[in-house]
Amino acid sequence: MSRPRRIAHLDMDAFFASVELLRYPDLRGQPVVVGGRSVDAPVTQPDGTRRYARLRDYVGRGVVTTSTYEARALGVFSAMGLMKSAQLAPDAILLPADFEAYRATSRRFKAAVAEIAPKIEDRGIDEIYIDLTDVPGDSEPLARRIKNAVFAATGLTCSIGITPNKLLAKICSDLDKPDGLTLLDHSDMPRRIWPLPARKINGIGPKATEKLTALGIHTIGELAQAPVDFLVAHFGRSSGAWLHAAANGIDDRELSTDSVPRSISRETTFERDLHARQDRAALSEIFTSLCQRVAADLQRKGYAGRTIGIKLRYADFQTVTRDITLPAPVADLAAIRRAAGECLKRVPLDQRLRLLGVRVGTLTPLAELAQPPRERQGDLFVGLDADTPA
Ligand code: TTP
Ligand code: MG
Ligand code: MG
Repeated sequence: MSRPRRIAHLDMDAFFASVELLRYPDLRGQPVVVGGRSVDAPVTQPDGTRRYARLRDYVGRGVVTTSTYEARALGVFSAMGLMKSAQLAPDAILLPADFEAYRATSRRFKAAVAEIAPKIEDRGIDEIYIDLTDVPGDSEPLARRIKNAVFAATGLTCSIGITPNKLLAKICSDLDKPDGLTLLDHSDMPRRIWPLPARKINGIGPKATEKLTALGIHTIGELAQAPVDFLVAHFGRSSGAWLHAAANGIDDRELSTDSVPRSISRETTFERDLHARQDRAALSEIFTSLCQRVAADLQRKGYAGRTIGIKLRYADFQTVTRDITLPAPVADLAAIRRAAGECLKRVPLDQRLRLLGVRVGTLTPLAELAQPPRERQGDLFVGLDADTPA
């Protein structure tokens, strides 16, 4: 029998603002808003102290990118207009965003987690899913270790939820923010999950929320109680079924951990150098077999590619490559062989050859080609993690 799954969702606390506080520790404990322009950058004065821009001095149409928890206590949240938030928190400090710094910190926290638990799904700049099923140790000490490693690598706190699946983990990491550590399983659903508003389910956006409200469904619990036929009648077969499953904490999705490879290639060095004319038959056979192997690799790994290339090494070790880009990705032998053959016509073949290679690049997952775009109803994405800022 397989072990029950243990899926964590980790999300950094007030991420952009927290990175700024590392640089300006004197702002700790104050309401701080990230979202200004570069003219809002702090100015170091002759006496060494810094002068910061205040929200009340802001004029323009910019919005809050994120805010510290002190600013949130005053009602200032992401996506709020800066001038509107100035009415709530006129003295809050305003800082411009520095995406380079956030990206660098993002890479560091992900690398720190990967040292402990390598199976990670990247969900954007400040969050990841982690599959802990095969990582030794109880969940709580493991989560502490991960939080400590993130802090050691970045100086920042994060919040972690550990549950049997991605859907619940995503909800869970948010339950005890900031610096949260929340574990729950299906038996905790009625008490911890069902009282929450339905929009806490990732994939239920504003439009779906509105529609549910009109149907008298406000909480996840109410959604869980709604008959699946009723949901199907109002949202369609697949969305209705998904809403029902999600509200009941059911989600079998695996983490998608693999990033798309840059290319897939095969090459071979001949036992003796071959000549394009004298050894034409042998070369042609080897060439076709390389194309066959690349096509098989593509099929097995589930990709198609648009750039088909060849590599030749001559008897004098000089190496040349040629490639062509097709209008659409291909994965079948005939198309690869034809394109690679075109490339071969564009290289000099008057010298003996010692190596031949075939490569397919600019890859797209086959799954994305075979299926029509994901079913979508307004903002309701079926079984998809939506709403993650990248
Ligand atoms: P979030 O994780 O949603 O927010 P957060 O990390 O600031 O706060 P929390 O403690 O609640 O997790 O987003 C991560 C970063 O993404 C955030 O710091 C800034 C950026 N972001 C935007 O640029 N626009 C947005 O609308 C949101 C919500 C976030
Ligand atoms: Mg966050
Ligand atoms: Mg986030």
